[in-house]
Amino acid sequence: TRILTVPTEPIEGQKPGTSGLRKKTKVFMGPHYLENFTQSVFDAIGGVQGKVLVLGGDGRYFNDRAVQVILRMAAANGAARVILGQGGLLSTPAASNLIRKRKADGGVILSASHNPGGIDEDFGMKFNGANGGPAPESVTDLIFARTLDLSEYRILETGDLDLTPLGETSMGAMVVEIVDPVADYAELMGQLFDFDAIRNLFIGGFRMRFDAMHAVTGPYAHEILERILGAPEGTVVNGTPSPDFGGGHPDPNPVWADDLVEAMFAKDAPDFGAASDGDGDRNMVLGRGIYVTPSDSLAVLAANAHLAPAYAGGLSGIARSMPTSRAADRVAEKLGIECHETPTGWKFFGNLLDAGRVTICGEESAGTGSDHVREKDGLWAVLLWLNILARRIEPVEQIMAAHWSQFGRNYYSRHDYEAVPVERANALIQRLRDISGDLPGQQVQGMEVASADDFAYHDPVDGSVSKNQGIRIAFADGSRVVLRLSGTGTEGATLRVYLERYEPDPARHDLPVEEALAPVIAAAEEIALIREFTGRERPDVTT
Ligand code: VG1
Ligand code: CO
Repeated sequence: TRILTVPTEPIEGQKPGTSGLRKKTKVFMGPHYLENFTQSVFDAIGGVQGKVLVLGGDGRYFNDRAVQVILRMAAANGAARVILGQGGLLSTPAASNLIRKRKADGGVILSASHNPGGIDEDFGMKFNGANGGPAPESVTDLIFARTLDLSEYRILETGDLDLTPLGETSMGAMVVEIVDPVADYAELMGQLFDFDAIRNLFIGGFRMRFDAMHAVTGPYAHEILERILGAPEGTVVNGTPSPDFGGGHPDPNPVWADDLVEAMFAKDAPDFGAASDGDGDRNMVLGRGIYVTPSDSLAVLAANAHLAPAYAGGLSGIARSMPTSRAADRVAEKLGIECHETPTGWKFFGNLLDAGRVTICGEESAGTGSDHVREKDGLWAVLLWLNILARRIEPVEQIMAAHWSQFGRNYYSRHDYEAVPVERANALIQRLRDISGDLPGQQVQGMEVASADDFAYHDPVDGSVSKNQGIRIAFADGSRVVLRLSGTGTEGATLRVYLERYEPDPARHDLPVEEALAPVIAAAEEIALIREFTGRERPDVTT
């Protein structure tokens, strides 16, 4: 083996987005592309000499090749040890747990999350720090800056490592420790939740369907739900990870997980349904005949978390991303605890969690998590739901109705316009920035605009400021419209329009969502001229 120093040139566009760098797989497979970005990450964190790193990914196409390259580069850059998930697999929350548990200096996670996989689809890479969480903006800025002046990278000249046998092996002077991707994570879940109560729930005939969407949570769900908790075999469907996720989008929402929705609305529907995404950090939750929006799920989990052992002492606070509905705020208010509104992306929760100011966090995009790791965690949310269901012995539908009658209902929906020409999407947002000062006081669709701004986040822990995080338009009746551009897409721009309306009256908690939101949808169109700017008559995806 020999350490090669390979001359290279900066590659444009290697700017990490909401959650790491995401590109078309073929772009990642291009000459020096992965190598340049990996070296930039290593350089940006002050090198990896003598450091311990965690490595794994969601098993999508190119995961196995990328793992070999990153191992060789870590070795050439002097890393002491890499803790690798067997077969190169680790879910995002499991990686976060391993970084924390093993006191590693950080970790590299290979995933484009909910984006489809395959040679013609997407690939991604993200770096998490020693707290187990996504690198904060200060670090991703350094990574991007380094991609722009990189002139060489280091890589070990050596053959591929067999990623299968558990235990320690070596690559050059570096130790590679191959671990079971599931074991430590399953142990952590057992510490947080009342597994006996959940076991009894299944013994009592409770039926569940968990759709792993051919992605990384398959092995985790098989082990935890079926083997440890005793759910009948067949509870987990699509449980074998495949490099192209069975040709689908591993995105747990009513559009891409329509099989599950259909099963949950069928005559013989199970009691509980759930799904997770490519890298296992998202969750979708359904009861028999009811879909729980992620924003509502966050609120219900926060209101009931004390039923699980890990949270029996109460929560220190709740944080939600800005576009997430304000249902959780009402719970925080009732509990008398802190409530924070952060920009989109899990990296903004890290400081609040590290400082012990919040216990539970969530995003409208099907992400929920707690201070047990520093990532959102799909199976964790499913297990917390199961723990609550085991203690309350009520159908999901009844739990939701009771929650709404106590707190009011925040009707909520997100409309996505995908692959919009970048200039048009930018122009739409820029125009809103320009007119936002004039909106307050205006009457739109019978509602008065109370405030409008481009959200800037002031991190209360480290004082950093993140600007231009999305347009917020709040109405006097509690309704709200948020518009922002996605930071995870790989084609053109994706405009996300988030719509919310608060309804305190229990007699009006059973309206079809589209109907309840109709005035808000019309107001969004009237203010933002979405049709005109995007040239689209309707959204591509509604969740
Ligand atoms: C989307 C979601 C955001 C989430 C991010 C990463 O980002 O909106 O809430 O944190 O994906 O999730 P954007 O910028 O496209 O809106 V994952 O599970 O795809 O890593
Ligand atoms: Co994900």
